[in-house]
Amino acid sequence: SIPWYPQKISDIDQFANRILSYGAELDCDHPGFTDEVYRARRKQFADIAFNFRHGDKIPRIEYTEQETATWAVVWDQLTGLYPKHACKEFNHIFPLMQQNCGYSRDNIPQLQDVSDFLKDCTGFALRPVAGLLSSRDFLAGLAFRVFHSTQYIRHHSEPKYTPEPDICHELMGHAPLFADSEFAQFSQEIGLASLGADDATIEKLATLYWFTIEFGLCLQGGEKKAYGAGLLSSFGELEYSVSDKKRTSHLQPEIGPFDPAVTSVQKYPITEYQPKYFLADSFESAKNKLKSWAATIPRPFHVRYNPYTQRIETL
Ligand code: H2B
Ligand code: FE
Repeated sequence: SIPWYPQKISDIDQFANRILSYGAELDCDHPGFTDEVYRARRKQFADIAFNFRHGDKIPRIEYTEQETATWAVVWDQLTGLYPKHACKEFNHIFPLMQQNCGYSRDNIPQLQDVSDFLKDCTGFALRPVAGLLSSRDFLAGLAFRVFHSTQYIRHHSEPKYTPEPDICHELMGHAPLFADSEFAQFSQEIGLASLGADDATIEKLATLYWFTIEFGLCLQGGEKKAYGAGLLSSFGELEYSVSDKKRTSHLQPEIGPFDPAVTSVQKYPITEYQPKYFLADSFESAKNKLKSWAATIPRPFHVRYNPYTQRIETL
């Protein structure tokens, strides 16, 4: 039988709270584990996400000085690397986010403002989420151009480290490229391929997501550039991923061409730097490869998205 999947955008309300780990419950090795103030703050964010329904405005947050200072540390580190290591689409969009939706060193942007900007560019929207979703549910959001985003920030004691996605990862890593038309289409294709798919296919799509949207590299002007959010939001791994053999003595990552048949079955660690990355020629090329590969997935029906009704049409 075919697994349930959302047919219309408001169906996301049915699974957005079906979280695997609750964002307000911290593991004992989390930097904020013993900080009662931080834990109470995380509870506030979890409650906002729990109460959110499709069509609502995302509640605005008054971030504290301490939270904004953490954002500034991350901002300073990363913005220094973007000109050299981020892909050209990212570097084109990042200043637009400063002009249009509150990005600056001294301000944590509001999810609603970022969502409005993305909506205007490509139709993408952000939706607050209280914790980690299953791959199936998370990918289903992308089919509707909905990206589930955390709203809290990492603990101030370790601004360079976070064991889970936080607003720095979402807004510096992910959000800018959702304003790029080809990248938005690529992301939606992964989502559409996941609807009603069997578990083995979901696993492959989650792996493709990992090696593209999280850790993807692309070739531009003969150089490796980062477009994956896990790289664009990590000071250390961003440099490591595009590092040049001639210039560093560190261990080099392996680089392979992006090829969905190969990439979708590659094993990966989640807590260390990636030993292997996949290099795309362009977002358009990656999208076309993904579409061709997705067409070979056995699924007894076809889906397409109707943006006028925000519904999935099954053929
Ligand atoms: N859930 C949330 N809340 N944020 C994510 O970034 C995320 C997720 N990533 N669930 C998903 C899983 C990803 O690792 C893939 C699709 O499995
Ligand atoms: Fe991410």
